[in-house]
Amino acid sequence: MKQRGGAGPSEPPYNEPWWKRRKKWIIGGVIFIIVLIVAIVVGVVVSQNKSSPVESQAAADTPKPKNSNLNGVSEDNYPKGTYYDPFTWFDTADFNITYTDQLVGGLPIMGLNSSWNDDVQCNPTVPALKDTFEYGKMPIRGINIGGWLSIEPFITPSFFQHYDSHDNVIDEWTLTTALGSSRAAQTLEQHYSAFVDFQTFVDIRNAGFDHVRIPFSYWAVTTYEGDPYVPKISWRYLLRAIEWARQNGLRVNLDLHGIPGSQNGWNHSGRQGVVGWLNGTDGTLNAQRSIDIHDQLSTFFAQPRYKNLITMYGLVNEPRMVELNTADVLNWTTTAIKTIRGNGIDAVIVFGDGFMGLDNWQGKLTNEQNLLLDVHQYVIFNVDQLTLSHSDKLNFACKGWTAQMKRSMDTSTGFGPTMCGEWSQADTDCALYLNDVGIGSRWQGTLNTGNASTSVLSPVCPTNNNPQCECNDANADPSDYSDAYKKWLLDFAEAQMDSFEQGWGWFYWTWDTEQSPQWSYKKGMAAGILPQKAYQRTFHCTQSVPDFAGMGLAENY
Ligand SMILES: *[C@@H]1O[C@H](CO)[C@@H](O)[C@H](O)[C@H]1NC(C)=O
Ligand SMILES: *[C@@H]1O[C@H](CO)[C@@H](O)[C@H](O)[C@H]1NC(C)=O
Ligand SMILES: *[C@@H]1O[C@H](CO)[C@@H](O)[C@H](O)[C@H]1NC(C)=O
Ligand SMILES: *[C@@H]1O[C@H](CO)[C@@H](O)[C@H](O)[C@H]1NC(C)=O
Ligand SMILES: *[C@@H]1O[C@H](CO)[C@@H](O)[C@H](O)[C@H]1NC(C)=O
Ligand SMILES: CC(=O)N[C@H]1CO[C@H](CO)[C@@H](O)[C@@H]1O
Repeated sequence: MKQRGGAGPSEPPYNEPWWKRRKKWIIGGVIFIIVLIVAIVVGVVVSQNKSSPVESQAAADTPKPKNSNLNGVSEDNYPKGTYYDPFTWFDTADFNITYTDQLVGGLPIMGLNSSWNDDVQCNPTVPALKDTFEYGKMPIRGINIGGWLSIEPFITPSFFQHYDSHDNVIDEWTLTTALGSSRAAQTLEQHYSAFVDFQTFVDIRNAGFDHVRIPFSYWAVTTYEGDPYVPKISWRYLLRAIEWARQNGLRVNLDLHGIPGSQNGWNHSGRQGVVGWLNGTDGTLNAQRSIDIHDQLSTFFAQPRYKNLITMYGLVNEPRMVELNTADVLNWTTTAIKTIRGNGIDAVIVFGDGFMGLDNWQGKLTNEQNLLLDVHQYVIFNVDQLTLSHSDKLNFACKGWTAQMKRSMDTSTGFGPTMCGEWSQADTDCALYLNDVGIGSRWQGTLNTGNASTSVLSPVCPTNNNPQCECNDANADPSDYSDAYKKWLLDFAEAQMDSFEQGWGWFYWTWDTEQSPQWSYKKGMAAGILPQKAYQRTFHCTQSVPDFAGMGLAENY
């Protein structure tokens, strides 16, 4: 994917005979006026905020929407220019466009069909939706749909690449600010429509998955004064995706990835910077707002139509508990659980480990039923693991993570039910924007955060820069990978699956990326470095680790 949302440079001028120019001027003038009228109408209906002529012009450039189900439908059936008017929707395929203003938990049901079918079984290893998935007895083999409803620079660098570093466009907050409300709405809605479609869910099912974890952020529900985020449009795409999951027999793990104030200050929460949830001037306000969001969401998703489908309900992705007061987070967690259960959700409630270390969860939250501890495991975000050789990384996945998982699953040494909700096969932090927009990698010693205590300015790889640590090979197209590297990547992925299945299972991060194959299951599978069926694998941790050095696998790239 390249240019998005008409933000590209304009065509250069060129010379033509005067009569052609004149004719063009007249036609152009008429077209311009029509375009302007259309643009103004679209601009006004897409956003209730006022739009500048520049933003309106961009509206006229948008590609044709997928809206054939609007053919022959009268616009008079809808309240014009509102969120409910499907003529303002970029894409209406598979949405039920019959108007209803019915709300559940203050959230619209418009777009949903009134009947559903839970007979689908995604593959022979798991029960059909209408039957019970026996968590803890059968492993979850799931995939994240990251970078879709919650934008991440490394998943869709094309949104960020054409800004200069002094524009400081680094996350969804700064991106939507830079675009302005009307163009942000158009740009993001096109992304929601194009990045994930029905075929995505067919492909996920065919790859042997049985669950999808869908990250979305609070602005699917509401925004607050001062927020630049695009309000509510992602909501209907979330609802449609959930139905597509149903049609493919895939159970859903709802993942609230960004909450008011930001729970971790990282780019993927929407806003990079400080943690403003349970911290700072508005910490309590944001805690309450995030409870209110859960109140609405849980009221909505307690509808009978979701009972068999949304079997996992996440509280918040990666709260940065090591920087917050543990008691405050636990109190918030207890309040959130009470609210969600009170509204009738009986799904498994998923909470993050907060980077506290799994063992520290022993004895916590023991008064609550049906909870699942979610840990995210990577070997590339800290220098100790990054410097492990290929064989040692594989050993670490098999020995270290398996041991951690087993301790955590045992209530005498850990919390109890535990899964890995995010992991990947990457062995370097080389992917573009993986650490931040415009910041390099630990691997090459170019991770310059502007703060000496968090920067990594000398290369960190297993060879200690001799030979030189470089990113070109890791960032290459997988067709250029050596056979030994391909074998290692496949074995490493399968080792992690094996390890996490000692707990409740796993969700790979992520289904697809614009250009980083080691973070895209779809691209990795196509390249033969991930299993074609997530439940049919050849490497198991009981086998001995192959001699990758002997196969000639370089440790520096
Ligand atoms: C809703 O029903 C229509 C008509 O039966 C169908 O074409 C469409 O695919 C359904 N949409 C979803 C998301 O199930
Ligand atoms: C579409 O939505 C309307 C309004 O909620 C409902 O009456 C109708 O039955 C739905 N159509 C389908 C095909 O589910
Ligand atoms: C907590 O909030 C204060 C005040 O806004 C801020 O200085 C600090 O960096 C925040 N803590 C974190 C971990 O972001
Ligand atoms: C726990 O959370 C609730 C709701 O957010 C709040 O009213 C209460 O003051 C909190 N209690 C403590 C001890 O922080
Ligand atoms: C640099 O990072 C450290 C560690 O995160 C932090 O404590 C310190 O406040 C930061 N310094 C500045 C100037 O931001
Ligand atoms: C500075 C910052 O928040 N960086 C994070 C951006 O998101 C990626 C993953 O999407 C993380 O790896 C970075 O740490």
